[in-house]
Amino acid sequence: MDEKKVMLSGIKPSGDLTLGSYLGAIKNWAERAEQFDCYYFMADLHAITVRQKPADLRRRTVEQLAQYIACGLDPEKNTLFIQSHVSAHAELGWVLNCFAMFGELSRMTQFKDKSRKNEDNINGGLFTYPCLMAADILLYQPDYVPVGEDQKQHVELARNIVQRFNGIYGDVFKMPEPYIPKVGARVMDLLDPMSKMSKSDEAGAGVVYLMDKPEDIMRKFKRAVTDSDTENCVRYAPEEKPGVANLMSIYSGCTGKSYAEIESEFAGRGYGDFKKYVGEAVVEMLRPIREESLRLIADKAYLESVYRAGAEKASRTAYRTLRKVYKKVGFVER
Ligand code: AQP
Repeated sequence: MDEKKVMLSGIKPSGDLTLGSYLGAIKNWAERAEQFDCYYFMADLHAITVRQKPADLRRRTVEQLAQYIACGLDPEKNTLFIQSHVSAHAELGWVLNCFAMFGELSRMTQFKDKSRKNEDNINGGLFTYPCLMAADILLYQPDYVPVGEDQKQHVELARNIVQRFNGIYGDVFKMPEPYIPKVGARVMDLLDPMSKMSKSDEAGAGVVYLMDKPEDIMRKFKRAVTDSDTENCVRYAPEEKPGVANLMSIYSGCTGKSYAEIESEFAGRGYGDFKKYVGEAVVEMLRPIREESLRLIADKAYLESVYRAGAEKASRTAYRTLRKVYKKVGFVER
């Protein structure tokens, strides 16, 4: 039998997981376990590029694991681990820092965005974050890296690093291919449909969290901005009507309906009615996830056994790559 192809992804525990984290990423991950050998991690090393409260970071990291499992990532079929538990990430990250150019890193749009948002803490980690991300990827020699549109540039950088490194030392790293899932919609903030729904958004009024109570979700959708047109008609026109388009995309993500089906379902009905239906669809989709997450969060011993086993398995693969890299660059073996 052919070996399964390897896939890997992670999310920063920089905030509680959102509807965007789910529809844009995790929902698609769960369907891959049969086809791929998957590694998913809680990217705590990345999270500290922005200042975190230690207790919150610790809580969120473990809760995120519970949520991964509740979203359908079976720990028997996927390797689930905490990034800082596999120190090869930080170690390879350092080596790759020395193979990424200042100019390349300066062009990363996410660095520019994050610097704008964190003007008082534009630290070195924020700048070299893509090298750590390249290390995350390359340690596992994955065939594909599922990424959102906004991470594509980082995978491109990882590819440049591979080309540079392999050019000097031979075939050490496998060239990673970005895998952009077609259905992984970009979910926008309910109050500001021009901005991505982000888990670290402090106000959070336009953000739906996986652990939100049903009444909170309904309230957020009730207040969601639609559009200032007088048409009051559910029609997919992202340029003209970004608010409605976002709600349609969310509804489609929950129900599997196409935009044409949604338009005909709501023909002749106003935005108010539509928002209520979208809210209900989200509540029903998230209900089992929330309930299972709460159950798992209460079972600390189980979660600990999962992340320990995950780190052990991930370490075996990661250190194999790291040893090879250390040898190639000329470090003395211990
Ligand atoms: N709103 C979203 N719509 C679609 N996909 C999303 N993702 C995040 N938000 C949305 C996808 O989740 C994966 C991991 O995200 P991440 O935490 O590593 O980074 P991020 O994209 O920077 O997430 P946030 O929520 O915006 O976090 P903060 O505010 O801390 O930076 C990625 O595949 C991403 O596309």
